Amino acid sequence: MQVVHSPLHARHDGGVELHRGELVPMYESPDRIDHILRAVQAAGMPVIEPREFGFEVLHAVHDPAFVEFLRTAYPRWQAEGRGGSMLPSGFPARSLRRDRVPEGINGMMGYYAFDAGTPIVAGTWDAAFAAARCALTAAALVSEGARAAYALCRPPGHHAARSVYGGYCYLNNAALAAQALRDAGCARVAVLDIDYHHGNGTQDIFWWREDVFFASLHGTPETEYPYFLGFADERGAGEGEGRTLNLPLPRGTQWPAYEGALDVALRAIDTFGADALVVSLGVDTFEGDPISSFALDASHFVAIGERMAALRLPTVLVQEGGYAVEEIGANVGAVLAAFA
Ligand code: SP5
Ligand code: ZN
Repeated sequence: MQVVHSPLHARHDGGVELHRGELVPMYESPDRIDHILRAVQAAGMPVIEPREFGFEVLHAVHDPAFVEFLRTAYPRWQAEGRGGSMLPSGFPARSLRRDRVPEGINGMMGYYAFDAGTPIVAGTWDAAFAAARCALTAAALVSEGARAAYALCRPPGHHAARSVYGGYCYLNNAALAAQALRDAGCARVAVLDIDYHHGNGTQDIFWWREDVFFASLHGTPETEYPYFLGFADERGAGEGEGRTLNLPLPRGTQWPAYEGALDVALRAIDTFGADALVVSLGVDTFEGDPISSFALDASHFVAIGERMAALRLPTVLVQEGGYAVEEIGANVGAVLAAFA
């Protein structure tokens, strides 16, 4: 199975996030990718660079004004004499907002962001756009006939909505891959999100859509990030009614309960009749993850890969979270093995 990777991810570095009231180095660090790269190379998988795309390709799932904000945010920040990390400190909360884009860069940042854990640094745009191109290239390989392809995306993408960024995510790589498969002729595409955190951005993008099924297993938003979406009664709306499936699980969830929920998601994808599958592959469900609370180990990641592969669907795997850096290569490799 081909691995699509861009060294440009490393330009997204040096950012700090607001974590429990303190500014700390981002958990979502460049060395995550170095470890995964070593694991896939050791497994003999060929690594290729993404194809070229113009940034207009992002408008398939993102608001053009939002894309323009991400593309120009850091230069605008620098033009005000600043450096380091851009983090918002004021947000348009429920009753205290109008739907109006602020003109200044600070207000605009708060308008488009949903947390203070997702810094924009000098190289963020280059890295985020390269990650998007990795996902689009993997989708192209699959629509050209590959059984599966793996996009080694960094930064991740599943928290990025049509016009909102957060959760270490700027552009929704998995949503771009799903839309690309649709555009290449797949009538029905399923997105299976197994990152520990609810894929609120992907859910937002496909909420009204009948042609893209979104299923997510995640830590319950009652206690877990991103807190405000991912409850079981969120099922899509309009033509998309019933095309969103949320399977929230409590902190401490172990394999038996996880396996049951995974079976529910896989059966729903089968019933939907997908022509292709996109996997939002987070391995922050690992027992040793520093910011998450499930209890899966490498043997469970092997089983997850086997169950997903048993759907026998053309599959694009897109890297999302996973912050236990020493084990991330083995955990990702365990999932990929069934497709390799
Ligand atoms: C792609 C992805 O995995 N994004 C996750 C973003 C999480 N950011 C904030 C996490 C705050 C969680 N609280 C930590 C509790 C530590 N036990
Ligand atoms: Zn996550």
